[in-house]
Amino acid sequence: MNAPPIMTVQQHILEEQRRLRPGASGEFSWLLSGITLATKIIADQVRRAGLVDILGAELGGGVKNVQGEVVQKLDVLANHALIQCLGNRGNVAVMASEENEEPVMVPRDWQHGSYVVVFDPLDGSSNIDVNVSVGTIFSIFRRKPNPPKDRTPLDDVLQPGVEQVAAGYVVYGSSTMFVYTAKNGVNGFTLDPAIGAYLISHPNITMPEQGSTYSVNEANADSFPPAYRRYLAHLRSGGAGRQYSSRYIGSLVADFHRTLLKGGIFLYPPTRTHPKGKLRLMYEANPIALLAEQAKGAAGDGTQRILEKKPQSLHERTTLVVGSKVEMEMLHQFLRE
Ligand code: FDP
Repeated sequence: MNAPPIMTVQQHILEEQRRLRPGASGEFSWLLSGITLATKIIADQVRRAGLVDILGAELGGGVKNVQGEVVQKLDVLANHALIQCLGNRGNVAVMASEENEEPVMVPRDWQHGSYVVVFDPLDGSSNIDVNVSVGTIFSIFRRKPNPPKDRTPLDDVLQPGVEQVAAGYVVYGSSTMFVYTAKNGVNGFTLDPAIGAYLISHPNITMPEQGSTYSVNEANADSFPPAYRRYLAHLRSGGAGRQYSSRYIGSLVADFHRTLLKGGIFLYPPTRTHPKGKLRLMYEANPIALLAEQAKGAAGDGTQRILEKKPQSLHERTTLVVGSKVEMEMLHQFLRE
């Protein structure tokens, strides 16, 4: 009987709550189970993407698949799954998604719901057509106390990343993995398709202090600010004490997942087409930054911690640099010079 105990994500969340917050209502674990349920639905659809005609560019309204069902684009479907599964938890008052221009208010729970969930239902979706990993990213906030009478859903959503109570992602890769933090370290769970449960596979994830990989879209390098170009040249020249490889999938969750487990650095610097950076602060950079910091790495926008940025709008973009301690400190030296 030496086999490690089987621990599902639900069990893990409940045990953590019992340990850290005795007397907790269980509301938070109920909320997270809405996310795990939605991501199992999404994982199932992602696996079938080549079989039903739901992949690729919008096929236009009314197109039917072989079963005669109206075809839905995969990211629309993923968005619906999350909105459905979170909207009936009873404790989520507001959701905000990459897919919706405005935050989505849950009318039934608007008065008393205590949580706000922000997500990108299917990140890196341009990779779906070519069978490359995609992901779901989420960020959870408590609603601000003592709200003004005229509070809007957007007021609830626009909170800095330090206020997140939890964040995580699911990577739909060679296996489906759920990685989350409730600000007490980072844990990873792999979906066992036979029993439909996420089982702990990566407890207490810690980012190596230094890696040997950098991850950036080098096709944009000519328009990176000079300090970023000098930094990358330094890594290539062996100046950081080891030989670096470059790895870029172009799917943030997958690129970050590798960086989290193996160390190194991921960068999306300012470019000519995206002078403020391309990635979205609220549902890409914030959750990734919380995970990185909880795993003893760091995340910034070149000038400050991502988690301290005060969001001005739901879909605001930011520069993102995230990774191991050594690479991040070295980058900041170049940026200061
Ligand atoms: P995508 O456009 O495929 O949805 O922000 C979205 C994102 O992918 C990230 O997942 C990814 O890291 C980045 O954009 C890739 O951008 P580039 O193609 O400009 O490198």
